[in-house]
Parts: sequence; C-alpha cells; structure tokens
Amino acid sequence: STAAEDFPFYLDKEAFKQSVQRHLHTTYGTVESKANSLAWWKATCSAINELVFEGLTETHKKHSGIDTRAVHYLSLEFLMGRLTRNNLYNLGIFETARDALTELGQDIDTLCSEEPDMALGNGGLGRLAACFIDSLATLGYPAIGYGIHYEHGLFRQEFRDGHQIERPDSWRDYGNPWEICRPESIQKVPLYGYVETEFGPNGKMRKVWHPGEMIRGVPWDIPVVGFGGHTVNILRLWESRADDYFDWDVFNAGGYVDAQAEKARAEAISKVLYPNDETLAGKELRLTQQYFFCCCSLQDMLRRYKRRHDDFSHFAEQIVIQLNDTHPTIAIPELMRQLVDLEGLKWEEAWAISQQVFAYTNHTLLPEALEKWDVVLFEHVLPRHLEIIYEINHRFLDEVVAKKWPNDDQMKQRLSIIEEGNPRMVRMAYLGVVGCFKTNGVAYMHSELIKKELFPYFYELWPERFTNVTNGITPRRWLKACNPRLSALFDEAVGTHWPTDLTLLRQVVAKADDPKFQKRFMAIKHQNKQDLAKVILQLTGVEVSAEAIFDIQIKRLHEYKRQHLNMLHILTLYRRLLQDPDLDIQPRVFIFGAKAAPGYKLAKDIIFGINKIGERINADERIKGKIKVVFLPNYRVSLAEQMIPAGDLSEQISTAGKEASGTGNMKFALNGALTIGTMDGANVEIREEVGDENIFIFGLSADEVSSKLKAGYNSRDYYYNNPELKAILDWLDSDYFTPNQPGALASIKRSLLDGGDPFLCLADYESYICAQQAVDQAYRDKARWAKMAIINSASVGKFNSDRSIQDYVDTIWKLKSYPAIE
Ligand code: DL6
Repeated sequence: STAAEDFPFYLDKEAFKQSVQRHLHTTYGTVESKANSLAWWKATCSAINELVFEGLTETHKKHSGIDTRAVHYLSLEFLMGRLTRNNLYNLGIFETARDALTELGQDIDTLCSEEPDMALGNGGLGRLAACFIDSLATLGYPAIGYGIHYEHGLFRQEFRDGHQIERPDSWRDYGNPWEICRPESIQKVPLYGYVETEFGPNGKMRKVWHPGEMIRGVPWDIPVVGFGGHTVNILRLWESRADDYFDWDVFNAGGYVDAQAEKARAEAISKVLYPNDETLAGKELRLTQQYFFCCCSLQDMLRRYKRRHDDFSHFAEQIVIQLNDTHPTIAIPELMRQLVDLEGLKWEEAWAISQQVFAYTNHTLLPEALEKWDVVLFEHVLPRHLEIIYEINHRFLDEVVAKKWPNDDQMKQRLSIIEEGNPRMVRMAYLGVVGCFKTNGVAYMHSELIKKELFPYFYELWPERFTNVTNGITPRRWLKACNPRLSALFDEAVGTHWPTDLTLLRQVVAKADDPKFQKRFMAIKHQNKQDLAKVILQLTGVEVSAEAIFDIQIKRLHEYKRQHLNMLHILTLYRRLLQDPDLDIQPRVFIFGAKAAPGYKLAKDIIFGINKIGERINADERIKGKIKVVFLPNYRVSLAEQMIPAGDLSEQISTAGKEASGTGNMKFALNGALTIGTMDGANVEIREEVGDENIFIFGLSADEVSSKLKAGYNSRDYYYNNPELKAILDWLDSDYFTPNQPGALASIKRSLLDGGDPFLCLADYESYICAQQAVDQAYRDKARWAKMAIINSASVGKFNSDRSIQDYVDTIWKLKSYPAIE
C-alpha cells in the first residue's frame, strides 16, 4: 500500500515540523527568522535522515544477520540527480513534509531546488545505475553500489553567444546532507612500481608487487531508500587521499611544498568525472580511476566476507559483481591478484571463483567507446595486473580457443585480449567476456547485435554466456515524483500500487477513447507545458505557447543521436514558412537539452548551430511564431524532470543499430509523449508495447544501414537529388544565421558531405520529414492525439526498472529478496 500511515517510518505533520525546527536550531545553529532556503533545506534533509538512517540500520542488521548473497554493482558513474523529493516519496511522507513546511512558512519546491544535482555521470549509463539501485532497494534485494566520489561531477554548461562553455560542477561545496563518511572502512590502493619473483617460506615461487605509490580510498555512503521504505541500501563512493598526506620527514627536511604536491596528485584521482560518453579517454588518470575504485571495492567485499568465513569456498555463493560496462573490468585481474598474491590461493582456484562472480553489461556498439589500453601505459600503472592479464589470456587462448579451433593462429589473434600492433593494446571488452559468466546487452536488438557483430566468435564459443536484459527506468522518480498531476490521475484510475507494478497502468488503455478521460489527461499535459514554458522563459528569455507541439530532444550530443537531423527538419519548416507564411502547420516549439564532450568539436558546432538557427527563427516576425527553437542550458536530471512531463513528441532518432537502448524514450512514453524514432535500441520494444499506430517510426533499419555502408554510401546523391535538402544545407554556408560570420555553421554541412555523413542523416532525411508531417496531421485531431498519448503512457509498464532488476536476478544474480522491515 502507499497510504502514508502504512510506511514503516511514518511521521505525522507535527512530528516532522518539530524535527525540522530542532535540526534548524541544534544541527545548523540558526533560527527561523534568520534561516535562508539553503538552511531550511538542510534542516529538512536532517529530519528526513532520521528516518533514512533508521532504515539503513535495520537493513544492515537484517542483511548481515542472514549473511546472504548480494549483488555488488560496480559503476564508474551514478547519475543520481537530487534526492530530497525522491526520498520523501519513497518514504511515503512527501505530502506530510510539504504541509509541515508550508506551516513553517516554507515552500517545498523552493527548498528542493536548493539541492545541487549529484551529477556523477555522463548520461544513460550513469542514470541507469541510479535507477537500478533504486529498484534493488525497492525490491528488498541485498545490494551495494560502488563508484567514485568525484569532487566535481559533469561540468555545468553555459552558452556564450551560442557556444557551449564548460564550468566546474561543485555539487558539495556547501556540504551534502545525504552522505556519511566511513573512515573505519578506508582501503589502501597500490599503484606503479615493479614486480619481482620471489620464493616464499615454503620454497614456492611467487610474484611480489612493490608499488611505487600508495593511495588511500575513503568511503562515503549515500543511503538508497527503496520505495515503501522497507529497505535502505547503500551507494558507497570512494574518495582518493594521499596515504600519509602530511609527510613529516619531508616537511622537516624543508619539503613542505613537495609533500603538498604528493597530496594533490593522490587527490586528483577522484577530482573529476571524465566528461566523455561513448569515447574512450585513454588517459593514465582514467585507468587509475578505474583501478582505484575497483581495488577499494574488492577489498571492502573481501573484508566483509572474511569476517564470517575462514576460507573462500563460499565466496561465489555470497558475492556476485556486475560490471557496468568495461570501465570496471580491471576488477577481474584485481580479484585474481587479491586471491592469489594476498590470500595465497592457487591460480586455478582463484580463477574458478572469479569466473562465477563477475558478469558484464555492454552499453555500446560504437567502436570508439570500447576501451583499450596501451600495454606500455598499463604496465607502468599496474605492472602486476598486466602479468595477470597475460596469464588469463595465455590460458584462454591455449585451453579454450585452441581446443575449439585447433591450429588456427588467426582465430587466436582475433580473440586475444591483447591486440597486436603498434602499440599493443589491452582489449577490456574481451577481458570482460572472457572473465565473466554472463555478458548482457541492454535491449533486445542491441543484445542480438552483440552476438552477431560485436563478439561473434565469443558467441560461437560460449552461446550460453550471452543474454539480454532490457533497460528500465524507475517509475517513482520518472512519473510519481516528477509528474504529480498525472500520478494523481492514475491513482484515481487504477489505485495506488502502480509505482511498484507499472503494468497496472494497462487498465487505463480502456479509457483511451473516453472523451472525459482524454480531456483530463490532456489538461494535465497542458498544465505541465505551461510550467515548462515558464522555465523556458526564465532560462532563455524566449516566450513559447503551451498550445504548440512541444517537440523535445534531450540526451548527450552525439552525431549518432542525430540532433543535426532534427535541425534539418527545423530548417525545412522554416524555409517552407518563408516561402509561404500562410502555410498551414501546427505550431511547434523545438526544445533541446544536451551537453557535448568538451573535446568533441562537431558536437559543439551542432549546439552552436541550433542556438544560432533558433535566435534567427525566434526573432523572425514573418513566420508569426509558428515555430520556435530553444536550447536549454545545463541539461541534467533535475531539468529532465521538468521537461519530460511536458513533452508531446519525443525525438529518438539515432541511426539504427547505434543506440544500445535509450532510456529517455521510456520516460517520455510513460509521461504521455509520442515517439518519433528509428527502429533502434529500445524503440523497437516500445513499438511492440504501444502498437505501430501509436508511434512514428521512420528511416533505415539496422540491416539497411549496414548494407548501405557496405555498398558505399554516398551522401551527395541525396544532396543533389533533393533540391529542398540541398537548399537548406547550402544555407549553412551563408551568414544568414550568423551575421558577419559567414560559414560559421559550415562544419555541419561539411561533415554531412565531405565527411561522408557517417550516421546517414541524409539517407534518412526524407523519411524523417514524412514522419514529421504525419505528426503534424495527427496533432490536428485532438481526440486521436489524446488517445495515442494515453495508450503510450498506459502501455510501457515493461520498462519499469524493477522488471529489469528482476530479469538480472532471474538470469544472472540469483538473489533472494529480504526487505528489512516487513
Ligand atoms: O544502457 C544505458 C545506456 C543506453 O540506454 C544508451 O543507449 C547507451 O548509449 C548508453 N551507453 C553509454 C556508453 N558509455 N560508455 N561507455 O553511455 O547506455
């Protein structure tokens, strides 16, 4: 039940009020008359934490009491966003807190917006990890998330004359009320140095790593409150510190500055999140980050295990480790090192354990995202691990590959974890497949492509190791908390259990034709659009009408996601309107949100292009405001929460075969937006759920894309054969959108013509424009649109991240649920 009184830690309004006031006075040393919103927010968090910590303690007691199997989710990214509202909803006290605060003269929305986003991730992969730990706690599974306590999360984005400028993100400048430092669990991490072969007391040969440096890993725990408050798990994030950060010897010798330099170097490891998604960084610091958090996390697991066990015979029963992409695959040789070098296990024993413990999720097929490390760099940072990887590889090639394909050196070379060449490289994805008992993709189509295109020979070798788990999103954050109006309507329609059983919303399909229900549904959408219009005005100064179609594309900026295809549609409409200002089109607001990796020039040019085109269109009175274009700065989780409930049209227009899954597509559909999209990633499964007539599918299929590329795709054919397309592309060479800067947008055209248009924008252009016309037509018929929107919202229960987690549990993790508080 979601009736507030049924939650285990129910607090009534008076008690909550008193708690906030008490914390204001005794925790923050201020008084009502002096406290600003920040202080009120912090006092509110402290009041919430009284309940959270109680749940945490109970969960800890329960899970350690039964010594049960748990999943350890290793991820370089957790894109948590804000926690206040989420925690209140999950504890079942949002309304209580809101009313209590109102009586204290405080507005809960204002207080919640004091919280900086915890932006410890780039995009889909990090946000998925955040949804997953929410679901794990909601379902009562023993689980812990492990990651890095970055001092600076993903950069804050500003626009200067339309250009993206990156500013540091300081999410914990004024302290973070949710985190708890756990100095009692500090770990030491060796780095650099050299390896020697020594003989142990028993005369046996062993490898000894003499590290050149030791770093300390300090854990910070963020409680993860499951919906219903029955389980509170933790997310443990490691912060790097110098081992002995004030070196007195150096200091006494007058080397104070040197001692400080060492401290700075150690702290650099957790200083900043790499802002690239889908591109490998290839930098020493990045490898160090990966190793640092894996080493700390494994020591933490072993320490906990050893408290209750004298040997490792039960390790694989107790522990399963999910590697979120290749970033944490270094954990595989690290576990081998800890078991063999430190715990004295035989290689074979350790490998048998390791093989039962690790599972790997792949999140991308893009070759540039598949991590590889230069062997020389690797050896410099982690000399012992390189040896271990050589050993893993050697045994794999000799014992497995040679058995399946005898005398086939080419096959050995193909499958080797070490890529020969200059330089030689360690292929981390191969290490993942070899070292894990399962490898999964994140949507059905992606998992098929993994088998057929990414790892075909590994699949031939071990078909049973490959599986699919389609991604999901938590309906608590992505509907209940972010869209309270629609949530209330659903509560009324199907009862209050849908936040945990999203398939219940299917019942709403029966109401999709009901004019009264349609009216209420669309009135909510309209109110959400009005709210977003205010945000747009505030952020961009552009006034937009809630009567227009809100056409939204929010995601990282990348050529494969094709924000520039969307731009071509905008240019097409604009040009048509200039040719015929009376053209009958449905008014539209094109809304974007996206950060580009700071070093990704073309992505930044696309942002600039959209901003400049928007400026020109928004100011052009000839088109009578029929279209508007806005790019909201600093796209992040909390902004997505304001945008998604207001979307009419969700742009999911990646080149087929390139988007592993997408999760924004699920969030929009759940909130009643229609998708315009390609047959890519989870769009395919969304179409299956909502029906072909309730989605706008266009473009080449993944097979067609690959045949076209193989046959020699020439984007110029499309350019020369379509005069409208030619005209809008030529526009980009002029100074029409960039007065006094002719050609400032030319790089976009160049990439589509001279650059060969690697993501086939031009091939899909015509079909995209047709699909957009179908959108325009559908929107004219208000009842039809309402029906489609309702069906979308009601039909995507499959994409609940609880279902994803249950799939992981059933096919990979094999856990039992133990809600701490029944
Ligand atoms: O699985 C979560 C998410 C998918 O929904 C996206 O389709 C995919 O692009 C994203 N992948 C990454 C890869 N980053 N790296 N490496 O973010 O994962």
